Amino acid sequence: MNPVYHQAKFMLSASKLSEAPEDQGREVAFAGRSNAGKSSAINTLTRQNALARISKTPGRTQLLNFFEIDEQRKFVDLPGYGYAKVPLAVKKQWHKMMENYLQNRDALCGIILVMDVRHPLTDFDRQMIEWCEFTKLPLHILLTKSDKLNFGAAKNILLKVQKELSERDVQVTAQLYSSLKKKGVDEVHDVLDLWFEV
Ligand SMILES: Nc1nc2c(ncn2[C@@H]2O[C@H](COP(=O)(O)OP(=O)(O)OP(=O)(O)O)[C@@H](O)[C@H]2O)c(=O)[nH]1
Ligand SMILES: [Mg+2]
Repeated sequence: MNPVYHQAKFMLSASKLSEAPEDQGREVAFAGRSNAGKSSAINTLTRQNALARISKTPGRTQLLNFFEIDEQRKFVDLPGYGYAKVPLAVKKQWHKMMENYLQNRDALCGIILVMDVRHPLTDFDRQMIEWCEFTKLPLHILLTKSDKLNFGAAKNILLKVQKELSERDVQVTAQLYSSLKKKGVDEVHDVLDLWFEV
């Protein structure tokens, strides 16, 4: 049976992997630059307004936030990267936690990489793509805030991103998304249904 995304509930926030829920079932992680729109995407995908907190101040979420969809399936809202005002020590801590999570989480079955359609493929985005290429982890890219561009411009960026990805040896798909207009939700659910299929 397909997961019922709107039943998602907040579980806990972890400042390190040892505080995470038991490593069982399947888990999809949302990664991306600070302020890209990860938490907003989780909220629209679960049809809840305030499940994942939306920050006006970028870089506020420095924790791994776990959401339970059902007993076997979870979302993880990963802390955003690349916010300049964060002190170096915090950046290092962030790096360590991300590495630990990505390398050691058996339940992790796919990554949703969220990018602002106006600033796609930052250095960190590329690192994440390379990581998925290296570990053969399925990856789906959301070019979000597509409401900020006209359709033609957004579509052009999607095509460019898809072209660059097609040159890589990685199982990756990409789409336009808008949390504001709730556009692209069904398309993401289709991808998640496949990853979560037990
Ligand atoms: N216009 C528009 N604004 C959006 C969209 N998605 C998110 N935003 C806005 O972008 C800002 C950042 O959104 P968040 O969802 O908090 O971003 P985040 O990636 O979770 O950020 P961090 O938790 O800091 O890493 C907020 O002010 C949102 O309202 C969208 O699809 N369209
Ligand atoms: Mg967030």
